Amino acid sequence: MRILPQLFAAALLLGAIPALADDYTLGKLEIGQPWARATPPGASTGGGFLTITNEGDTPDRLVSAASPIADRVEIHEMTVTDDVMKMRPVPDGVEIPAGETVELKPGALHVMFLDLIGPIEQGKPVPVTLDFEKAGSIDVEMTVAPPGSPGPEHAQGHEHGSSHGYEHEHEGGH
Ligand SMILES: [Cu+2]
Repeated sequence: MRILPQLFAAALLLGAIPALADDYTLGKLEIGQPWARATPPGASTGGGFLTITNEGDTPDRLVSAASPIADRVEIHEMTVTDDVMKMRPVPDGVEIPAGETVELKPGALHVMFLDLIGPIEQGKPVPVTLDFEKAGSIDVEMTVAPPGSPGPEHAQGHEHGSSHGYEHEHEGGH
């Protein structure tokens, strides 16, 4: 956690909670703000999101991900065809072109947790191992935001508890 406690307290007072997710570096890759959505009770799947910036001059590729919280982890792409949302695994992974940033975010590319072993809960970061074709693998922790959150700004850190309320969303997947 790189945010000073004082700064965090100030942000709480102002009602503006900054994104608390950490950033990571792996070779020429910058992994930005990994976060996951808390799952509603009984859910068997969940979604994780992050940005990957390639500061090198050769492309790399996110080929797979793994986590102890799920039996299977896949990298999915969500598309809308004739108003129907579909998602499917990207078999060759996600290319990270040289000098570019690729965003895994709700409604688009995402890390998909399948056959969850336990719920994804606020205040409990999700450990995920990301495997890249060239850069190798890195362990990151995804901070957890409430169900249905559009972005990581609602994610909560490790030890700050969960105090603000949220509405449960009933959704089929994520
Ligand atoms: Cu998915």
